[in-house]
Amino acid sequence: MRKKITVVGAGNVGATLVQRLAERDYADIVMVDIIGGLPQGKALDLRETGPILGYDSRVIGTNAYRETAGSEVCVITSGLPRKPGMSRDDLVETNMKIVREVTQKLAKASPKTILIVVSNPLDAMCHVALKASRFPRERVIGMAGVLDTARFRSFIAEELKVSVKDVEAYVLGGHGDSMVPLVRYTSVAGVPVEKLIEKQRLNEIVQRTRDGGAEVVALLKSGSAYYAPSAAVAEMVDSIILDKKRILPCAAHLNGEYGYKGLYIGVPCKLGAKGLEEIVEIELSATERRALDKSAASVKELVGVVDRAMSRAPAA
Ligand code: NAI
Ligand code: 2OP
Repeated sequence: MRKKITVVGAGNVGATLVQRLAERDYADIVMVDIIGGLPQGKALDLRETGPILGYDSRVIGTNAYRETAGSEVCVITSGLPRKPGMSRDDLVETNMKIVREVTQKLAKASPKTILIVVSNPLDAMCHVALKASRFPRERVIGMAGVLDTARFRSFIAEELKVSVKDVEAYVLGGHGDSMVPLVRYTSVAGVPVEKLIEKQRLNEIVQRTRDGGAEVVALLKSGSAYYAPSAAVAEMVDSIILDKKRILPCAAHLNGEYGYKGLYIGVPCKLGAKGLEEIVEIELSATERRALDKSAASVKELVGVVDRAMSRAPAA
């Protein structure tokens, strides 16, 4: 029997992700949205693409959760995206209610599934999904670090006119303005990036990475990035479905690792068939540690906002 993956949200990120997964041809995909006809129409279009691209993935669109039962992986992209001038945090109350409800329905239909959260504000929405699902942390992971790291890598590759494939990097911390691109762990074909790009220019690239989401939002004027975000989720899904054990920067619920407890923070994670299989702890300098502390503090503040919002509006 083919594996099943569910993607909730048939909008920009969700539908592009479903397309990427269908083209991988390793699972059937269920796409859920609240808008009648939207997931059904996109799913039909993607099924009709199969003969041209040569994939057999069965793509189903639905507004209910019955068809999602037995999913190995469920990706939550439902929610409102950012509009120009809007911070990720502005989305908190609306997306909290959406993510909580969707998580409960997914967990009921697929009690053994692995959840990947995409909706913003990412770290806080992971916290909501963990609470709403009552799953162990191994099965509730957030996507942000792969995207933020890809942005950092692409800017470095552009600067040095080299292939993106030869740029190794890590962006840790929360998916917010204080995320932490780790310059000291960034290299090009093994050469530390600090030897290749002068400090001032590197600082500008770090800042551009932190503003990466907002830069796309400002250009699009409505909606936010979705090509790189959907590719980032697909890379995580590959590692889980194919049990590849990739080490990717993901939002994980820390339990003492890196000195934090009970918070979702972006850290290097080994992803395999069991979900989050290991958190890799890398050594941080005092400056990197301060930057991570600052990022963790802003995640903590947002989690407080979410917890208050959850207690004001208890689950149905
Ligand atoms: P979009 O507006 O194109 O799609 C969202 C979809 O969710 C819509 O089709 C909407 O009808 C659906 N939806 C809303 N409530 C729902 C519910 N209760 N059940 C099922 N579906 C529901 O937005 P887009 O661009 O796809 O972004 C989705 C989310 O992902 C946003 O919160 C955005 O900020 C976030 N995002 C996060 C990234 C990250 O790095 N973690 C990167 C890019 C986007
Ligand atoms: C991004 O970074 C909006 O979080 C989304 O593109």
